[in-house]
Formats: sequence, C-alpha cells, structure tokens
Amino acid sequence: MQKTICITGATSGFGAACAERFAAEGWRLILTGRRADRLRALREALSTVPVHTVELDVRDFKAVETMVRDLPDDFSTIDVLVNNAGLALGLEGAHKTDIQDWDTMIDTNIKGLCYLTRCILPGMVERNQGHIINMGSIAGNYPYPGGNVYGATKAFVKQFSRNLLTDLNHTRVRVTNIEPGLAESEFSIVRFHGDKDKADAVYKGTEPLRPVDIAEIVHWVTSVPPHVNICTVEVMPVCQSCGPLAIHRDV
Ligand code: NDP
Ligand code: 8X3
Repeated sequence: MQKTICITGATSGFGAACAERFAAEGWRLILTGRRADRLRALREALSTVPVHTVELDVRDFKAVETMVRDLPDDFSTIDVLVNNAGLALGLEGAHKTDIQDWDTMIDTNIKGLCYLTRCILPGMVERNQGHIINMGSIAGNYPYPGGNVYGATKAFVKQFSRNLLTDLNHTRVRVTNIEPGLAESEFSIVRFHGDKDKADAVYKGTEPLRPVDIAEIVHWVTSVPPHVNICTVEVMPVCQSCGPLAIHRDV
C-alpha cells in the first residue's frame, strides 16, 4: 500500500530533501510551505508520485484545521507527519533582541508544530498507526550566545515529543525528535534576515550537514520495524562538538 507523508516547510532545506527522498520510495506527498512558486516547482519535479501541495502558514490554526479537513480522499490517511517548518531569527543577546523575532519563532516553532500535531494526530490514534517526526535541534540541548529563544523553542520540541509518547503509549503511533547540528540550507540566510555574506560565514571552512543527510535519517526512522520507536536522534557534522563551559574573569 502506498503510504502518505505530510511535510511542513517543504519549500526549502530539510523539508525539500525529505520530499525528494520519500518520492524516490514511491510515497504519496502532502507538501506545505508559504511560497507558492516553490510548491509549484516541487509538484513538477516530483511528478512520479501523487503530490498534494498546500500554501500554508503553520502559525494560522484555522488554516491548519482547514487543510487537514479538506484533504482529498487519496491523501486523507496520513502515515507520517514531519513537523519541519521552523526558523531562527537573529543572534543578538536577549537584552538586544527584536521582540517580533521572538514572537515569530515561538509562533512557528512551538505553536505551529502543536497545531499540525493536534489536527493530524486524532486520525493516527483512530487508526492506531502513524508517526510524528519533529525537527528539534542541538540548540534545544546546548546553550550558545544568541540562541536564547530559538534554543528554548527546540527544548520545547524535545519535551513535547517525550510527552506525546506518554499520551500515545496505549497506541502504536510513534514519535521521533530529530536534533541536527550545523546544517547548510536557507536557515542562516533567514536567521540573518537575508544577509547572504553573514550566512555564508557560518559555514566557511566547515563541512556541515546537508539537507540530504537529514532526509536520510528521517527516512531511516520511518523504516525500522513497527514495534521500534526511535525516540531521539542527535546528529552533528564531524567538524562540530560541544564547547566547554565559559568562565568570565575580571582580570
Ligand atoms: P530552511 O530555511 O531551508 O527551511 C525552512 C522551511 O520552513 C521553509 O520551507 C519555510 O517555508 C518553512 N517555514 C518557515 N516559517 C514557516 C511558516 N510560518 N509557515 C510555514 N512554513 C514555514 O531551513 P532548514 O531546512 O534548515 O530548517 C528546517 C527545520 O530544521 C527548522 O525547524 C529548523 O529550526 C531546523 N533545524 C535546522 C538546522 C540547520 O542548521 N539548518 C539545525 C537544526 C534544526 P516558507 O518560507 O515557504 O514558508
Ligand atoms: C540549528 C543549529 O546551532 O544554529 O538548529 O542552533 S544551531
């Protein structure tokens, strides 16, 4: 039976790579994002499988509800939801940051992820089958200067994923939190509000993770036997590690 995957934030980076990866396996795709031109291009590029695209801002609960309610029959049984849409904005200290950036990250990375989950999960529970894959981050595990609210949203994703597993313990629905480290996509361009030079500097002299690496992991967690739940995958490029604790000395 052809399976159906719903991927949020499919218009770029990890989401687009996941769409390609699952298309190659013959899955039915529900692809969402705000950029209509990118969705159109995906539909054309992935025409070997059935693709349903929805222009969707995950921060809009009513739109999320409508999307799920109005899915064409062929796409209405979602086997896997990849809660991938998300972003970091800014790298300022908490005393300088733009409050709107904080609001946008909270609304997208936390509330948007909750909205999709809340609307799609009932069908999975009813069918006693499904998989929610959340895109967390190492930023939810390790603090770094300027990571303030972004890292905190990803810490939310970690605990939400764990709590979901307890709610779903009586079902066969699986939940996975994937926590990537440094990965090159449009992530840093977005973080630095379109400053491409600043974004490029993040990856200079490194061999970062690529979106295809993450797509491979997303595919792997779905492909283990149904009684196995990969709860968390933390993944960094070889060139990255955790830093030592910092001590400021007044000397
Ligand atoms: P990209 O910027 O390349 O992709 C982000 C995607 O999210 C885009 O498709 C964008 O689509 C979508 N998106 C953003 N805001 C919204 C919104 N309000 N509604 C709907 N879609 C939205 O970044 P990545 O692929 O790297 O990031 C994907 C996820 O991975 C994010 O959650 C990010 O936090 C996480 N992550 C990234 C890491 C990295 O280093 N790159 C590391 C760890 C985690 P559109 O603009 O068309 O709406
Ligand atoms: C993205 C990784 O280190 O830029 O979540 O926060 S990091």
